Amino acid sequence: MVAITNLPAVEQLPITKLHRPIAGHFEVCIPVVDLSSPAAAAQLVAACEEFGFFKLINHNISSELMDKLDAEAVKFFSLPIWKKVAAGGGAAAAPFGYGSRKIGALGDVGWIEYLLLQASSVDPSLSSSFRSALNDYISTIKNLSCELLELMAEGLRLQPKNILSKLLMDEESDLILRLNHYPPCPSSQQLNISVTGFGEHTDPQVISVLRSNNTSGLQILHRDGRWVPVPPDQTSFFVNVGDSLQVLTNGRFRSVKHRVLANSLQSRLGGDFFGGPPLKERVAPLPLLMEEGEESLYREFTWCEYKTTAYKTKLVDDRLVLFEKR
Ligand code: GA4
Repeated sequence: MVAITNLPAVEQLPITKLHRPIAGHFEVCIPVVDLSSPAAAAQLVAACEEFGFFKLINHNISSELMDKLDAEAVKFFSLPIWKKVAAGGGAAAAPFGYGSRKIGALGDVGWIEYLLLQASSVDPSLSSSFRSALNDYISTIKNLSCELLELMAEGLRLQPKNILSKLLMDEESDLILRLNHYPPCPSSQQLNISVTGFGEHTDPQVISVLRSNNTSGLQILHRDGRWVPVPPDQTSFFVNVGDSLQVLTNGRFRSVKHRVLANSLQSRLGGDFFGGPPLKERVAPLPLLMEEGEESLYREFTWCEYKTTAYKTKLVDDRLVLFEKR
């Protein structure tokens, strides 16, 4: 029997994964892309090559859209656990729907509760104000992602300009929204340890557009092996390259490993959009990007094949290595 208390579901569970904070972070600046700048395309390419990650400013997306979704998300995560579990189709919908602590199918856990939704089928059992906030957010962020992919194509001198964005524009594109709530974890401060909110991983899709409130926790893995904290900024978006974009660019853009650590004092609330192609789409390096004599680093696959394989791995696993040509 599941005990139902007033505590958020994640707080009813023991901490299972602890690690000490890394001493001596040095200053690495997270690249910033200014969408209003004529240099945006060049900034994007440089950031995706160097980090696979950037902060997006001057994006022209209204704060009302974000505030509306935040308010609905707060309402949702404050519901009693049995109501949250029923949302999104219940256990039968796994991995979609409400989840607490468990991530993926292979036993990963985190200090988190979330709602995972397929953009094409936002659960009709959610309140109509929640559904409308979700649908507005999804269509706006989808358009933003396409704008970014077009700028990337421009920066990479690819033709036609929709060569990347069309992957997300298809009726059958595989678009996902994840609302995350990382409750505060006071014991991490008492014990002077860091508790994993969402373990280190790369995203399998083409592009991910993340947003959160002003609570810290997100970190990206720098090339030199250090974890770099990303200072929170609730007015900006944070964008990362996914595995599929690494393949499309034959390794030129980097699918960056990232993770979220729980905050000891504040809740972290966020919404992550993941843009993937239609399931039948084949993913392979774009011939226009290949230099003479350059060989594909990956064997060709369909998004369906990659996604199916990815969903059978653990978070930390390197999924692309399974598709590398050897
Ligand atoms: C990471 C990106 C998205 O959050 C996600 C995650 C998915 C899940 O939570 O079920 C995965 C993870 C993500 C990659 C590897 C597999 C699948 C958990 C996991 C262990 C929704 C996605 O598409 O891939």
